[in-house]
Amino acid sequence: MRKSSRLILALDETDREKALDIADAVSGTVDAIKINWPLVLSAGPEMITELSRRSDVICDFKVADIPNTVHLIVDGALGRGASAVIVHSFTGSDSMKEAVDTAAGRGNIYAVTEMSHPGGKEFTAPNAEALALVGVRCGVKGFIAPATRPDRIAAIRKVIGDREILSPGVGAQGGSASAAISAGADYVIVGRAIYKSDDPSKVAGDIADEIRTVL
Ligand code: FNU
Repeated sequence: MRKSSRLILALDETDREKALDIADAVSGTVDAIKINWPLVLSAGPEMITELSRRSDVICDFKVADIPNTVHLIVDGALGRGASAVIVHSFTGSDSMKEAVDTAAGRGNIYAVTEMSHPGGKEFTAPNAEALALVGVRCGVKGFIAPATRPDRIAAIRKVIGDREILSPGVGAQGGSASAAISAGADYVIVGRAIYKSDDPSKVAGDIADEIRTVL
């Protein structure tokens, strides 16, 4: 994934044609497009391949399963053209290592530490540093940490060294792109603020400009 605007689009738009129009409008600005179950369930897994012709695609499948199932999911996503897959960390080191081994030479694995929504404080926040350490040991490319709590991005940065941090929660969830990057995120992930706006291209450009002010 290039590191240019440091902006990743979360394309949770469920209408296939609208999703492709938005991808076309912002693919020159964003460094990657992240897709999640809503788009895959409505438009089919071939959207992974379709979007991979426009941008790097991160499959945010938050894989949380036994190693064999993790292998099948990661293999299926990368085989369709994804360049990265997001997995949960709480499943433990064997599942996470399986994800990393499956992706080796073909793509990257990102692991969730602490989730950005309020409920993320209940179970993920108290365990985030330990979850991040499992990911470091297993060799993941980077981590998902909350833009809604920039202090927690800084805390997770302390335990992961120079591995990447991708930070969702900007805009609709109340977080700020510049605050997340200043706290140590490498990229911010933005969904509704872009894909629900009247002018996704302009909003993406404005967020990229905001990020540039703190680099
Ligand atoms: P938006 N996402 C998140 N918080 O929001 N993968 C997390 O802790 C996490 C995520 C995803 O709010 C969420 O599923 F681990 O519209 C959605 O796809 O900007 C996107 O990031 C945020 O979307």
